[in-house]
Amino acid sequence: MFSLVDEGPERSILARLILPGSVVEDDPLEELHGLATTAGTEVVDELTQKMGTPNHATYFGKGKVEELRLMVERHEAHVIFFDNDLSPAQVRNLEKATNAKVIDRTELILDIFAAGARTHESRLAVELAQLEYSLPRLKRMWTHLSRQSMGVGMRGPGEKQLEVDRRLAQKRIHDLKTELSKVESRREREVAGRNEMPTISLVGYTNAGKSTLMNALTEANVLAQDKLFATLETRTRRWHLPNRGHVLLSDTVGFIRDLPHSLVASFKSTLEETRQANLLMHVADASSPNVFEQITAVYQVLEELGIQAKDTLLILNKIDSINSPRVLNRVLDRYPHAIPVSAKTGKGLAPLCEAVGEALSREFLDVEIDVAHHDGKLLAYLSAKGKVESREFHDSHVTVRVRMPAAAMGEVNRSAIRITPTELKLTGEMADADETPDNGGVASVEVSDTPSSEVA
Ligand SMILES: Nc1nc2c(ncn2[C@@H]2O[C@H](COP(=O)(O)OP(=O)(O)OP(=O)(O)O)[C@@H](O)[C@H]2O)c(=O)[nH]1
Ligand SMILES: [Mg+2]
Repeated sequence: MFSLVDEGPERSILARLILPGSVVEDDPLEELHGLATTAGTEVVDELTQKMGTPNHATYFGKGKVEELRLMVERHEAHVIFFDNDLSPAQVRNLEKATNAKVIDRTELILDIFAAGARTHESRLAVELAQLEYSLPRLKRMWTHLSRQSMGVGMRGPGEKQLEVDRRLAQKRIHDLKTELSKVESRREREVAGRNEMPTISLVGYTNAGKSTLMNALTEANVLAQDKLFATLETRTRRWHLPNRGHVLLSDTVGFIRDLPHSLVASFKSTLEETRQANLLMHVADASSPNVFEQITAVYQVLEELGIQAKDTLLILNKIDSINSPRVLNRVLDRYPHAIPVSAKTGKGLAPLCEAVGEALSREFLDVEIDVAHHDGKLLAYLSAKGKVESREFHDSHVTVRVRMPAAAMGEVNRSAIRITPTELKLTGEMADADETPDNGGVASVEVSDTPSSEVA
């Protein structure tokens, strides 16, 4: 047992069992190290073990468990972080054997999310994920000594969990789900209502540089930090794309390998912008030795979210910190269409803008559509789905000049009299239509309490 008056950060030990077939990075504990320090602990030692199957009772083998115990004793460590997911019994047995708190990967990630969640929406999402994690364990979530002594560690379902019985926890889960699904449908409508401009969403592994890129492109001034999960909310900004006019750019929460499923599910509304985006910009840290694994992990999470089928540009960021051209070429060999940039120095941003413009022109069609006078339904559809530039009334029909998302053309093809492609250059009225002060035509998103998603 450790005392609450302990000074300084909690001391942690990193542990990982390397199972056959798992991808082993050059430094297999680097990411866990990042998570442990992001959670505010000081890493004092580490241990890995290669094994065919985990020990049923203690996960690590007997010898390694004893090594862990000695490490804990030597460093007076408080907590052992496992890069794996452990069963409740394994956690209990390890805690008993090592005299330290044992936290698995999921619980650590949940703790970081809980500490960083600022908005009503993200707090709901984290609380739900934490409860779903702790329900089968019916135990208190891990909170820092420092946070406990400062009285700010009582976030999440922590203390409450000790007192409530399973039934109460289930009731709370139910209530949270109901509340979140309300937030989700509200968010879905809000985002869908913002169809005046093409929308682009930044996605990528945590710490890849999404927020830095957002700042470089839009002067958004969102928080970018060298820590994992610096961003937990979605921020949307207008971005003036040269030769194309304004688009909306969203920055959102980053992904990580083996992101807890319950967390992905409960962040559904935060990821609504991504779900509805016309284009994804997948930002990868090309300077990371694990860039391939990280790119794959992002595609996996997108698949879990059911949004993998979108037009996606792969952006290779941080090229300023790559010393040898060989390193970048290795990535470009595998992803020849990827765009190398440095969000930090601004290198490569012009070709990036060009590529985004091109990708959007695949997504949107500039057309002149002849609609029968009596076809009010199609006229309304064009206004709802597209950006109408002009309407000309003729004896038998109306000619509408409009920019339409390619995906919405099926309906138009069915009932229009005639469709002609046009060269709607967005240099004139349409491009400038958004130049009005404040939000222009953009629906500003205000959610009760604090906005999780905002448009500025
Ligand atoms: N050298 C270099 N560092 C960069 C570049 N872009 C971002 N970084 C650094 O990488 C770290 C993470 O940047 P963020 O923009 O916060 O990354 P993110 O993808 O938004 O991360 P999360 O919000 O935590 O998921 C920060 O320390 C940035 O300064 C770049 O082009 N070059
Ligand atoms: Mg960020």
